[in-house]
Amino acid sequence: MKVFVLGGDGFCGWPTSLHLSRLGYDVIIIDNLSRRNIDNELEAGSLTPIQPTGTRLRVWQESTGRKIVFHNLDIATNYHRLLTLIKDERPEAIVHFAEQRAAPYSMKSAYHKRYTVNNNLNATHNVLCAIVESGVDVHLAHLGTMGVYGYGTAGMKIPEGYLPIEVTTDTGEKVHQEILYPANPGSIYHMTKTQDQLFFAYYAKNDEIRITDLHQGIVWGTNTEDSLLDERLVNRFDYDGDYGTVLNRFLMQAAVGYPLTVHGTGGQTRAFIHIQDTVRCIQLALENPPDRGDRVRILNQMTETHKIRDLAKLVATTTNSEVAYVENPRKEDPENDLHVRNDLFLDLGLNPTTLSTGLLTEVTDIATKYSYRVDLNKIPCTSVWTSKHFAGIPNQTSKGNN
Ligand code: NAD
Ligand code: USQ
Repeated sequence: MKVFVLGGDGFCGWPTSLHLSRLGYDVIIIDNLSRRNIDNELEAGSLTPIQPTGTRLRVWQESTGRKIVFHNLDIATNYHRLLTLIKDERPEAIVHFAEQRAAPYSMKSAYHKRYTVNNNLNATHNVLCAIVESGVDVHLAHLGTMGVYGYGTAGMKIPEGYLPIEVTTDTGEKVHQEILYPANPGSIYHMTKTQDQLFFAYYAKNDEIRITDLHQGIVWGTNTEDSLLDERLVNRFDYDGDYGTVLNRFLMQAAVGYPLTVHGTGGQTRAFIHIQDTVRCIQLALENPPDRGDRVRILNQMTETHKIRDLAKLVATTTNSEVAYVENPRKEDPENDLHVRNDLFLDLGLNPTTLSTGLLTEVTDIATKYSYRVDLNKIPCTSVWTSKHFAGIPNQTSKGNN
């Protein structure tokens, strides 16, 4: 099966490309390398020494005999090249990772908010338009986020995308429907994902595009069995205050003896998934596409939920580290419970990697091994959600006139 991986040079996209390539998929990566340029902007880099894309692809071919093709292309602005590629290559599936994915980066300034909205919404809409205009029957699998739901419920488990509701009509009749779960984004980045959902609902209804939207939790870990084949295939590991996600940050902080930075009380509960399970979920999603005319297929791509302070305690105990409770730069609920349904992936055969099995390996094989590359100045989270609620760090100014 021929598959485009949009954003295939990124943290989730690279190991997914390798996984699908090893399974025999004909993989074409499309990426504008904007994530590598953002490293330059932030003067922060991956903890792991990621190689240039060309080196990665050459090493993969030498190691496995499998060829992955790469096109450097901005899908948010270069519609016609994207359309031409779809028409020429006629992929059966497109996996769409190609968005600006960091909540703190999206909140840094007006420039970063506008970049995130322009990039993410145009990227998603261009892909949908190009699929329709090409006339090719592509299955689109998109990486969404658990954050579209907000992180709390009225007490039940968060369903997979759709909420059953009952309304009483004027005549007293009870009508039952399923609606998209009400969106409740916590950052500009998360908001773009809630808007993506509406694009998908519309194009599935109007043009009968086959779409799977994967509402993924926070991904942790670094390598997969494929990226472990050669050190030059290593996946990226973000640890800085904008792109580093919480559990990987804790693992890195433990490795360099930096007290683990819990925001506020650490009562925030979030959903997690290991990167090895991410790539497996994408495979399962591609193997189980919806039919033409179906509504968008939504799956919750997560395997466990944890409170941030519990995670910090777990990492601190495992590594004999300290925990620091720091002022929260975000505007978010200080405490929440989170219960999530993930039956669809479990039914399809997902066998989750749990924190208890993977944590220590990650600390020793990655965080400690590459700790010499850490820039301690890049660890604090300096992006604030509003200038009012957190006086400790000044809000950053706009960049240029863009
Ligand atoms: P990433 O930033 O590492 O990768 C995204 C890739 O997309 C980068 O290589 C970037 O250069 C590329 N890209 C961005 N805009 C593009 C454009 N306009 N044209 C072409 N390429 C473009 O991010 P990631 O962590 O791999 O996340 C991938 C997707 O998964 C994102 O959509 C994100 O929202 C979602 N997701 C990630 C996580 C996580 O914890 N990392 C959790 C849930 C969902
Ligand atoms: N946090 C800390 N200390 C830190 C960093 C973060 O306590 O040093 C807290 C944050 O305040 C937040 C929680 O940890 O309450 C999660 O933060 P995060 O940066 O790990 O995750 P988030 O901003 O939600 O974004 C990440 C990915 C995003 C994805 C999302 C999935 O960057 O692409 O969509 O996870 S989810 O969280 O389920 O919405």
